Amino acid sequence: MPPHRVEGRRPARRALAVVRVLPMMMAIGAVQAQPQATSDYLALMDTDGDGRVSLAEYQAWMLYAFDRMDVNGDGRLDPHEQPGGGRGRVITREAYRAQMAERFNRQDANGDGYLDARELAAPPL
Ligand SMILES: [Ca+2]
Ligand SMILES: [Ca+2]
Repeated sequence: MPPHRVEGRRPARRALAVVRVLPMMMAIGAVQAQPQATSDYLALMDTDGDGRVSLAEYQAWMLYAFDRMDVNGDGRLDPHEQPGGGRGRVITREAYRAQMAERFNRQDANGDGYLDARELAAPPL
């Protein structure tokens, strides 16, 4: 019988831990982020290293999280794949992407199109 699932060694162990935690924190909607955690998110999301998170970086990160949660890889999060059961709703990848764009815009307090460390630390409710 072939192995059911092959997991290679992944370099970003730390990132995976955050991926598990972040959606859960977002799901409860009230984040008292610690400064350390926030700078970690910034460093992880800021792939071009300019010290701020663009919408593209934000969505890439969030969709990465989505794909990690989408255990059966069908492009939708069934309730059992979501932290806390997602109130019984299915979320498609496209709906999630749109949700993340809205969230990004709300979180971008100064409206400059980027999230800086302070904006990342103060997610919208
Ligand atoms: Ca950036
Ligand atoms: Ca901003």
